[in-house]
Amino acid sequence: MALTLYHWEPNANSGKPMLALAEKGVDYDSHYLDLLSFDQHKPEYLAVNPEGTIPALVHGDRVLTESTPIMEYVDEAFDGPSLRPQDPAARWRMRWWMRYFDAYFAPSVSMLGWNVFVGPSVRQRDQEQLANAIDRIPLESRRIAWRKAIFNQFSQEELDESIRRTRAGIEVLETHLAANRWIAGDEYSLGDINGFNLAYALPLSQPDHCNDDKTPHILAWLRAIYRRPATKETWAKGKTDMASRVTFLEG
Ligand SMILES: N[C@@H](CCC(=O)N[C@@H](CS)C(=O)NCC(=O)O)C(=O)O
Repeated sequence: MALTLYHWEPNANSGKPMLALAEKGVDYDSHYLDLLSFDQHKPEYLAVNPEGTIPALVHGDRVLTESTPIMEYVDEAFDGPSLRPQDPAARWRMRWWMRYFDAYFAPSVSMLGWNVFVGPSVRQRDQEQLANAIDRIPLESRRIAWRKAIFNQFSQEELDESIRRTRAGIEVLETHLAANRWIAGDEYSLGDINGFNLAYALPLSQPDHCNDDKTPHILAWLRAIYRRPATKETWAKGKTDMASRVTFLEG
């Protein structure tokens, strides 16, 4: 059955299925969408995912959205090494962390990223074209995020809260990794894939809070994941400086 992944950079949500597929050794057609050119809102892609969000995996006639459930589908549907522990408690712990990453940690890290990277990357373009591009976004929540990022409208209060949550998340993760080699415990799993996508750049974006002195276990964990061939192969598919920053984890 044909398998196509629509994705942006190996980063945040797109990197999750990309890395899960690479770990399983599954070949797929890679369809890169340039988020900064609003490819995800063009009619060709809306015909695949009417919500206009990335990633989406098309397997035969099935269209799968939502990056974390896509990873679980990939693990279940294809041969290759299992990326979910068999032990019920370890599987619960993996899912606990994926819920924490997706619901609490990632939205805060993402808001900071949209404020410092996405907004400034497009803000200088023609204002009327940008306003039209925003009007074409199907989901109201994404329209709001784009408007705030482009027109510099994130309030200081919401940015401060995202910084607070990001730093709190770093502490919680460091405590967990001081007692556990991997997110689920003893085995590498989808929880690590999820966490790496979220956290690989934290030592660069939060250098005073995530570094070898303060969070040695996070740094060792990130380096161990980056040493994996699947991670190197996946991040090499990036086209922007955002993905190539990952090489600071070399060694
Ligand atoms: N909960 C979804 C979120 C998908 C999502 O919002 N992805 C971002 C890219 S990381 C996106 O598509 N943004 C497009 C836009 O805002 O226009 C998932 O995990 O797949």
